[in-house]
Amino acid sequence: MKNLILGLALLSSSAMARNMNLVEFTASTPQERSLIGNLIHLDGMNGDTVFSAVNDHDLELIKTHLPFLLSNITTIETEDNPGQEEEYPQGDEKFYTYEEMKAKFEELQKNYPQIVRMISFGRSFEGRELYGLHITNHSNKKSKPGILITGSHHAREHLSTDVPVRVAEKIILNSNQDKIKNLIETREIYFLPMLNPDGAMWDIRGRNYKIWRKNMRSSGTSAPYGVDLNRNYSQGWGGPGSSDRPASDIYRGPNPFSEPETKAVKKFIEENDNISVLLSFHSFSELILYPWGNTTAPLPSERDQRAYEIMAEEMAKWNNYQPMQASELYVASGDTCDWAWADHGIFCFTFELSPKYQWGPGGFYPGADAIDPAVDDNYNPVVYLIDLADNPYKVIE
Ligand code: 0X9
Ligand code: ZN
Repeated sequence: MKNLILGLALLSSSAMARNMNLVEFTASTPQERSLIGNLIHLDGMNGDTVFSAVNDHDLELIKTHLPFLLSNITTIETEDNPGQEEEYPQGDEKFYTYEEMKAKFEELQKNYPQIVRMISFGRSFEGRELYGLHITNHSNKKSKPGILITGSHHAREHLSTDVPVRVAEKIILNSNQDKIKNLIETREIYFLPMLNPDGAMWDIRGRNYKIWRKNMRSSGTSAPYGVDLNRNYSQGWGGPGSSDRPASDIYRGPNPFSEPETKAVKKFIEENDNISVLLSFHSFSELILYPWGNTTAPLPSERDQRAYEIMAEEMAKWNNYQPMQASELYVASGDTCDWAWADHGIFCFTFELSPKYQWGPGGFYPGADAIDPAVDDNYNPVVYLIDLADNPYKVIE
């Protein structure tokens, strides 16, 4: 919060500006939350209070359609023309920039060549190479079960990049421990921690946070409008909790997988059909979410439903996050996990990282001190999921 105010205070009066509105609603039921989720996205919830950071376009929608749920609005001006420097605002430099993440991957590959390989799996809309880290002992790769861990579908959720990068590093540093050693020998572990590098770097450019969510899709002639990458997957695409209006923060794009970033994930999963588990990091609210997200219906198979519930409950013992079916948070269509589960039978979880709840922009910008606790809280759940990759159903057998 402090950093955001600091960053925003640096705006020069000549800079172009746009508003972000921090909106608070009173909504106590999944139905009420979905009413909101149909119009805009929700960023956090605490009891019957729901929080969302929205642009002016979405604020008008709320005022027109849901004035009765609205309880508070705080408007912040963010800069539209910030210069080129891609570094976090003062105090937050510990978070990985795109270049720093790339350098970290190069360093890990250089120092641990027997178990680490840096991978490139596509290019973003603006042409940045999409990087990942593959932890492997390099033998019989495609015949071993795999797990995929992703981060930063959403630009402003920077902690969702730092956690997977640092969890990956911790696994590598612990690779002489029996349990980790055994997992590296018997699994393929893939980390793709910054799926939306254009948006993430735009969000910090000029060392001012902009509360940007989507990718940087533009028509080429006007300012980027962006597509919400977590509404751009194909399962239930176009359904409730997504928008067909480019100005919306939950704009789903013109068709499923219209975006280079989601296309790259699709291709990656298709090429690595040994992947049986996926963990998609987001922030914030401290939640463990599992399919379905686009309907309140439970999974068709009780056995699957039970397996998901048990896994979520087990992981919650470590990070103390709240497990729930994703649609219980709110119904939203076109997210990663509905697609991974429906199309590939991949057991897929969305983690909403810390903080649990914080009024204002602090939820996305919890400060550098939030990084280490979030890594510690989520290291064991990740190791647990790596272990399950050989047979997720073993939790109920
Ligand atoms: O809305 C999202 O894409 C995710 N939350 S966030 O605040 N990080 O944007 C949650 C996706 C979970 N899926 C559904 N609720 N369908
Ligand atoms: Zn998100």
